[in-house]
Amino acid sequence: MKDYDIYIDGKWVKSASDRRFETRNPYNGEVLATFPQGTREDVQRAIDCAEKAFPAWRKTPAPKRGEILLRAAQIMRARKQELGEMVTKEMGKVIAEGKGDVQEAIDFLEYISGEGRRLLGETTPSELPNKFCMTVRQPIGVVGCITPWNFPTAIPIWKIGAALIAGNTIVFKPASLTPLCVAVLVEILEEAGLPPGVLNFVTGGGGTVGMEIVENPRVKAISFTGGVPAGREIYMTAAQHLKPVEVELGGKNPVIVMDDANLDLALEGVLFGAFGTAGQRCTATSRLILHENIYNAMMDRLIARTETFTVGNPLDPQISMGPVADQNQLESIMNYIQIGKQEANLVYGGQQLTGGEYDRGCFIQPTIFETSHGTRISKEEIFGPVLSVIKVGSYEEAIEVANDIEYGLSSAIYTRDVNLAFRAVDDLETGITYINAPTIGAEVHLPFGGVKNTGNGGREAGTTAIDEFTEIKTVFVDYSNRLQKAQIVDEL
Ligand code: UN1
Repeated sequence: MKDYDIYIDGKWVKSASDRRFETRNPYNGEVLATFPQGTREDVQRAIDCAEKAFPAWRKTPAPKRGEILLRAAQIMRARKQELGEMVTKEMGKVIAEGKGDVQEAIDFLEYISGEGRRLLGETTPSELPNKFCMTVRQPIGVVGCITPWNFPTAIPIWKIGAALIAGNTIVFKPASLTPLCVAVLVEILEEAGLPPGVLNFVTGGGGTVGMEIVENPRVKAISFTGGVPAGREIYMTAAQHLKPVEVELGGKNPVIVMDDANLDLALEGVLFGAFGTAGQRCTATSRLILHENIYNAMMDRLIARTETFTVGNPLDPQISMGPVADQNQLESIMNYIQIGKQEANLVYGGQQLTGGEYDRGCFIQPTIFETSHGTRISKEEIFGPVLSVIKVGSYEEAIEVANDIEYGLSSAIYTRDVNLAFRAVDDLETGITYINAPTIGAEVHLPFGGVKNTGNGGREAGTTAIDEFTEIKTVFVDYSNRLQKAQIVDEL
């Protein structure tokens, strides 16, 4: 067990505060590390250093910045097993998914390091002779990144990788449930050759460390992934400084299963989407919309397969689902299950697991409700292993139910009808749609994000990753050697 400090200007240094907090294994309560309860002053010191490091980092050729990120990917690849175990221990997802989280971070670093040789702008003809027009991308300056606990390596790396390749310097605040994973990423980036001050890491509360990052005018842009209330507050606060913000927030993602679908395929996709990461993904399948013709057949299969689910030690590769992230998560999910029991029909699970090893951790059974559309459990984000199943009579009704929701991150349809599949791509109001695949598992070289209350229009990952971290400069080069006046023309 290690007692960490904050990381500023390439060194681990004492916080201004003596207060510390622990990060624990949700499987058994073991303390994994302790971190400082950082202060606004800590953030200000981090910003000083990030500002100081910016000019040299900005001038470092982008392909050279890419080499450092690629080296970090190589270090992570060599340590993948150990890092995967760390994710599993700190966050509770099963080991295959812990390693998947690390793989997603590696994939993104490999992808974005190549962006150092693109960072493409555009060229276009001028309306005047002997004049050249183009755009170039420039870094914004010091940027602030605030990340959640459910993907403790992948989401931090999406933000760090994109911000750094573009030439920004960073003040970073991790979720207080999973700071260890990010601290280790910081060590890896340092080992890969990141210069001091380029990435600064301050742990602590959202109301202090987080808010100083958002409010301080020297932080020029904010990238946040987390819940809607915090996202809204960050967006509103940053608006007062006219500071660009990208927020990636919740989801209530539907899977539609039509009556011509391959039911066995749909079943496996629904289970993975609903109970993978114990339902704690923004992309989790939380609504299953079933066509009435296959409703009973699908429900029988779903319950029979969920019965075979094992819940327990996430480091054991035989286990299907680990604990939820902490006691607060457990209480909030159990509260939704109580609401569900009153307004809907519980068909599987619904219990907190206790006794034996379960008493040391935060365990909930995978849970399935049959419900009509419109109940709270069918409309609000639960962020746990709770699936709401809704019966519909037609494709049109399925789309209506799928779209009648405040969120719009991910959606899926299972059908063998190619026409219906393409109609669903048009009709589903989400940033991501899957055909014959679950709502989770987006790949890093494609844009990631949602519509409606899921976000404010940006997309992380893919070719869009650098948009939130670059300013576009438009450049006109006039080589005519005379004053040419745009728009001042003789009418024909
Ligand atoms: C999240 O839950 O915030 O598509 C991110 C997926 C993962 C990323 C999820 N690649 O499920």
